[in-house]
Amino acid sequence: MRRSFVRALVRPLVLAAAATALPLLSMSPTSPTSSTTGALSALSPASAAPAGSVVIGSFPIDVSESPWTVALSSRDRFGGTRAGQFCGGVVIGRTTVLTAAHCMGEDVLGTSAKSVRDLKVISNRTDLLSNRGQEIPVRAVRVNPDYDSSSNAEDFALLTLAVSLPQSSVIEMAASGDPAYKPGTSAMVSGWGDLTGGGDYAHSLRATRLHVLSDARCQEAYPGGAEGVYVARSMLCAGEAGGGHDACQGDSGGPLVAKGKLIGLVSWGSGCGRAGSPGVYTRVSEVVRARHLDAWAGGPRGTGGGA
Ligand code: 4AZ
Repeated sequence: MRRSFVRALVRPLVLAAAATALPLLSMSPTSPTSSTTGALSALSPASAAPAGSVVIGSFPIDVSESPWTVALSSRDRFGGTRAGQFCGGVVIGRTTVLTAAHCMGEDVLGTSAKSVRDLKVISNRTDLLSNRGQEIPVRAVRVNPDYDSSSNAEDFALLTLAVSLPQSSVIEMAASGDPAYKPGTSAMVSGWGDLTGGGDYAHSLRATRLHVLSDARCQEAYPGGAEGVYVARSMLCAGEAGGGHDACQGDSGGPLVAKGKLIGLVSWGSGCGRAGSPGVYTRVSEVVRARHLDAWAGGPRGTGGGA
């Protein structure tokens, strides 16, 4: 089933990150044991990328090369080993961070986003083991009301920060029709996620390069059923023919950038770095569209994105 498929990939593996970081971390009492089982099966050797190949196919970067890439953190929920990092995010306004809706879900947090009191955005920190950069409390969370957790369609949420970031950290979002979405375009994804598909979480920021794929290729990879379904309207997919270059668990919500603009947010996929199973990203032009609908933005257009 699609629902359990997405959950098997998304929820348990993010929780697996926490378990790796802090084995004694007490998971939400509401997290069913079956989710852990799902995590283990999703992390089985058959679905994991070959060791060393995978953020995945990646290289270390300094956050100054990608200052819009931020870590989402809750030490309460995920332990302090890696500063509580559990997802990525992208600075799209001086007080606005875009992330995946599923990162704000109970499946990931083990509770509602509202009750995570120490939810923070960590900016300008390359290495999660350092105390560089800034830890900024999140003042408000707005999950896209059109997010469909069963298919992962429309997977985005906006976080409002308590303190402004410099304009130099802000990346422009690519609107619909931007050439950056053209299949074959070279793109880069960055994050602190799993390096191998086996629960080996990075503490220092990494990136990998890949190419935007055509909707036809994405649909072929994810026609529905066990592998999930690709919904072209709100998703795009990216990868390399032989696999090996991909985002992975813990990278969710982080940026896919092409031609200097934000085109995607890490969302889901079947395993990590597998040939024929490209990573699936939230199509950022959908965010641009939704933000023009004042009703969803929770206020006037561009709320939180103030210069
Ligand atoms: C995840 O669970 C996830 N290989 C992120 C990215 C991909 C798969 C799963 C793509 O957060």
